Amino acid sequence: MTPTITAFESSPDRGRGLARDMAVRWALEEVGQPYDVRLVSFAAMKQPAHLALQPFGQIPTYEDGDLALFESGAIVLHVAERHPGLLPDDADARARAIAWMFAALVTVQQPIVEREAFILMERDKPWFAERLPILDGRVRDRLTQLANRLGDADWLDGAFSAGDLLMVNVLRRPAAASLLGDYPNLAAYVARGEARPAFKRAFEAQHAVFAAASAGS
Ligand code: GTB
Repeated sequence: MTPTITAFESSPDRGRGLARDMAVRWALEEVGQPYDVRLVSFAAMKQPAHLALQPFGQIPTYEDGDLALFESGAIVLHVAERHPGLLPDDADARARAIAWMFAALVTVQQPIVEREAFILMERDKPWFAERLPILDGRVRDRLTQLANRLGDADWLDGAFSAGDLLMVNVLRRPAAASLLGDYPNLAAYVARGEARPAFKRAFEAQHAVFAAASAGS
């Protein structure tokens, strides 16, 4: 059965592959699993039909037969567990790869999202200039720690895994990407991820949605 995911009908990222369907598309491309995409509007995401799939009214979702899933990390883990290619066979290495998935989505992503939300919501506030360096510092702390761990390795723990997929995806977010010039090994790590044929296919697929919507408007 071909799984169906949801993605923005009109992504605010203008086709830059920053919305969270990108990780799911990339994972499906890595394992060679074809998929369908149902595009949803912001209004439709808040309707009962979508809320039954995603209680928070967000994308992405994943449906395959009787299984409906939400949360991009859980979907990537599901894909990685059911297909070879994204998790090591060795049980300990597999556990470590899953730890890196959590590290990406929680430990590294959290200060990045906080900085992005601050810039979006509080740019006009009198405390903006004073607080921004504090939030920058928190992102930099995580990037420094991650850069130290990665060192000159290609990937975080041996072969490319779902942990790398999610970590690269998180580092592509503007609040991290804008700082990567100071972290050459992380910049190279992201570039290695983006050079993977599966990443390119996923990126093109989401960009095609933006291009088609732009052409029609
Ligand atoms: N934890 C959930 C997951 O990982 O699946 C988070 C899902 C989520 O944040 N979805 C966002 C959404 O549906 C889209 S990706 N938002 C609509 C809503 O909440 O009403 C977040 C996102 C949006 C836009 C950009 N951008 O423009 O650059 C980047 C990322």
